[in-house]
Amino acid sequence: MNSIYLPENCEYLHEVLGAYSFPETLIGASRYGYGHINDTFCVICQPREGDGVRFILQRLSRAAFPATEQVMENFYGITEHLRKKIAEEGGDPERETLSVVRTVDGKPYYTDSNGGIWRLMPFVKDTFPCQSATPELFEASARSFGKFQKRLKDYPAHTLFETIPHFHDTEDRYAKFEAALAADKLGRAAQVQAEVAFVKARKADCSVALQALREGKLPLRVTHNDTKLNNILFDKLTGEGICVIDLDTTMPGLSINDFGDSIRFGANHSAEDEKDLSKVNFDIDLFEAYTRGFLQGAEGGLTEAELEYLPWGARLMTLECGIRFLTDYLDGDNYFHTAYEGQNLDRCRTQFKLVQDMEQQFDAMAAVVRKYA
Ligand code: ADP
Ligand code: GN1
Ligand code: MG
Repeated sequence: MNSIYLPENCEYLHEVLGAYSFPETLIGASRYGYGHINDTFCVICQPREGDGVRFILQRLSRAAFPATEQVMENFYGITEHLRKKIAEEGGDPERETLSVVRTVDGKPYYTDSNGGIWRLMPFVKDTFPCQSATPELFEASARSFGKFQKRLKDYPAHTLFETIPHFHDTEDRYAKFEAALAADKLGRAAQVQAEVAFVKARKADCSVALQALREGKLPLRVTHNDTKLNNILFDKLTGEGICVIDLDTTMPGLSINDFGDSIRFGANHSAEDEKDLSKVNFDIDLFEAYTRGFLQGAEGGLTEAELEYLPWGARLMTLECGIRFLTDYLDGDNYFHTAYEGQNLDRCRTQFKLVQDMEQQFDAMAAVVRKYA
């Protein structure tokens, strides 16, 4: 390989690029995106004629995914299923779902000499990601996630691996928080007493959705489980959500959690790690835009009970995510990527502020759902 541009401090990247065959001249790679989990790079090539060609190269997080091979098996099954559905609907499977580029040895992923698992994907053309939405984009993302769920309705759920066991098991998240608090590895517990009290006061809430599942009120479906706004690519021309990405946590789950995780991230106007909590406010108008889009995308596929529990989905995903950030902070920031010390605590605080807002506006949220159900 001739000399190419590579980011600093990234071992194995050169080795990995050598495992693939690229069109014409490989220019280099740079870090890309705002994901908290995988290491993502954009790889750029310049063919002899025409425009540059881009790829997304990712090293899967070992901290998040204990069995990375299983993640790739799920990825293959899900994207093949989606490809068929999209083709039946007259869509473009090359743009509306992800695919992998095989290594020169014909493998769907590459294992580096340190055991790291990498995948290369075509960059979905003429799309853009989004970190904070206008109401129109937020509604478009909702239609996409609703449609994603609809397209996977007949997917054989038992064939999916549980890539992260107990991922949205909020009771288990609570137990892990208590364990991290008791261990207090870095002596950080003393400074987070207010946050600890906030969680403890909501222990019973952690059981609400799981209890409804146990009682058979809520059905288990194939769900995405990480429906952040930046896990959708939007079409540059139309602004429609064109491709649902970050499929690594797609597995059996609750529809209300897919709804709720989007609300957690997108129904406000602040960054997830905003320090000034006066800027962090739940926006019921954005909630309404998302509800409208999600129900439209799901095309009547939700049961009465699911509709009733949608506001709980929002509250619980926000509480759970705050608990996870706090747990990781207590544990020494091993799971979520952080750019500075205390970032996980800042993230936790924004989530708890949003939970409080949602608690206060819970009746209004239920009324919005009833309006579109
Ligand atoms: P993480 O699990 O770390 O969040 P993602 O799979 O979401 O990783 O990827 C991180 C970012 O990379 C996304 O938010 C998106 O902007 C970009 N991205 C990922 N896959 C593609 C793709 N195939 N085409 C274009 N952009 C992509
Ligand atoms: C992570 O991978 P990413 O950045 O889209 C996390 C989600 C959290 C989110 C919080 C596999 O999402 O569960 O809600 O951060 N993904 C995983 O921003 O743990
Ligand atoms: Mg992501």
